[in-house]
Amino acid sequence: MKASDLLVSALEHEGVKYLFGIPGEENLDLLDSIRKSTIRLVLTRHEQAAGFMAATYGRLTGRPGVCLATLGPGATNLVTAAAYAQLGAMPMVMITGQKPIKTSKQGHFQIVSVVDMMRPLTKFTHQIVSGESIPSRVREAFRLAMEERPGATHLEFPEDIAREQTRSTIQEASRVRRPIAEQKSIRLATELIEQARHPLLLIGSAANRKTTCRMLRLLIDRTGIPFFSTQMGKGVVDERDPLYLGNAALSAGDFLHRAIDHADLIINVGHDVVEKPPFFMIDGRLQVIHINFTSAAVDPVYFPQVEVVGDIANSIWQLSQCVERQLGWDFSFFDKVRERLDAHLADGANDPRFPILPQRLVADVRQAMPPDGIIALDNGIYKIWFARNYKAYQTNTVLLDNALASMGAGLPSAIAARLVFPEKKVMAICGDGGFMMNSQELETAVRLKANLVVLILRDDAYGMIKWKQAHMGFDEFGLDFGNPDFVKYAESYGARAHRVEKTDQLLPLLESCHACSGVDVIEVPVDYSENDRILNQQIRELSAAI
Ligand SMILES: Cc1ncc(C[n+]2csc(CCOP(=O)(O)OP(=O)(O)O)c2C)c(N)n1
Ligand SMILES: [Mg+2]
Repeated sequence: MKASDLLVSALEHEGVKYLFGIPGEENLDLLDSIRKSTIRLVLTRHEQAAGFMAATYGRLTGRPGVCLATLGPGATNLVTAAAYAQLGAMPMVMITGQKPIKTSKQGHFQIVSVVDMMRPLTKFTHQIVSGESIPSRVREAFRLAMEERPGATHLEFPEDIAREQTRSTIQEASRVRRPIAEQKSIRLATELIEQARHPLLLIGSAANRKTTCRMLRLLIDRTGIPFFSTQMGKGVVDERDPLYLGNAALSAGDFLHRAIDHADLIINVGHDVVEKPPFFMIDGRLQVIHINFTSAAVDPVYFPQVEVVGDIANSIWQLSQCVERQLGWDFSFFDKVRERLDAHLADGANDPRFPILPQRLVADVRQAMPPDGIIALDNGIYKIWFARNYKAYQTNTVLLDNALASMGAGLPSAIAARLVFPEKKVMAICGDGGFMMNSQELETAVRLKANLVVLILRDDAYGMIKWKQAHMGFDEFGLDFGNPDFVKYAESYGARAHRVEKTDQLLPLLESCHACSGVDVIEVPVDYSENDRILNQQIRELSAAI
């Protein structure tokens, strides 16, 4: 068998349905093998976007998304996506080409050491040096990408190896179950929870990776313990729940942090230090139980006293069977926090001003999205508004990156979400800065006939950094830019395009776009002038007064 055919059949054996990327001449044998396979090639307009798509495919399915690039420049274009998958714990396998390794007449043309370049960004990076080793290397790349904590892996597949003949055969995956938490750690956690006066439950990103929703629902229903989420933990438990205390989009000074200050125990399900801290541990007063697949990385602001390590869903199930609701638990202060937070979140949701205020924007998007609809956010100041104000009803319906927090991922992630869930409404929400970092993928979306709404928030600036600049007391400088005419730009790709000129137009427009098929791009001017006053001052003052 030809080695490239074997590699593709190993991918098929791993259940790969899509391969995202841009081939170079070094991948042509592989490309021909893909042509003859069941795998669908999703050709993109930039390797970074292919990587974001593959990572998001992995994030949503738990099976590695696979992306493809050529050597040198193709591979270097994958590095941001590698970091995105690795930090965000999204299973992804990257395959890059290389010049022949046995004999080559091209000197060092286009050659950089891709395997070495990928080392700090992956769990495994390896050059395939013979057809014989393909099955085991592919299996290893998939095993490591998928295994908790998931991440990126990389295989380099040189041109001459791809062309070799081999007698090697597919390597089967072993049947393996994730280890579960040991009883003594469950007992210790149970004791701490029962002895606490004001326990609080934190739901983080690892709880969104595997199906822990049912078990968490059970634990919350049985115990009545209030909960909050990190940005990447949104939606695991329905945020309309009366016990929901908000999202830790800010690290301090929010309403929620009053609850955290009041709590004497945090039961942390699935948060790890890769996300921006949901709160800071400063002294040993606050007890924290770390519940995760792996033990806690030691960090100056996070040092849990007790750990329950093992499959999260199982740990939560065990706790739900052990922890008894206690008469001594007092959640009255948390109720007060929730009341004030809800009042603040409702403030501005109907504001008619134009350009639109972020509070109104979030409220309109929420109203236009069905409960299982998916929003994929790029990275900008609106991410904080969406994390705080947009209530997620279901697991993995808010795709945002609070790990690498890279701009440019919004549109590619939405395209990948659309491929994984063709029946769901999907929306990309991007700043004018982040959108332009991968706007060329509009062509990919149109070519794939994806049903997609892309919302571009126009403030003609890198708004998030402006907000920080104001907060840090610097003079305004260096963050404004011009924009293309987004309507003409989107239309030139064959998308339908719309410009919101009155705030009242947004909601009906979103609804009509979601009812149509194809790609709709909406430009909406946003008014960010109150970001500093509300996010940096008002929230702090109002929450301090509770
Ligand atoms: C690739 C990348 N470059 C730079 C940054 C730093 N950064 C974070 S948000 C931001 C501005 C985002 O601007 P825009 O997309 O227009 O969103 P806005 O905040 O204006 O709504 C920048 C430059 C980043 N996170 N990622
Ligand atoms: Mg902007």
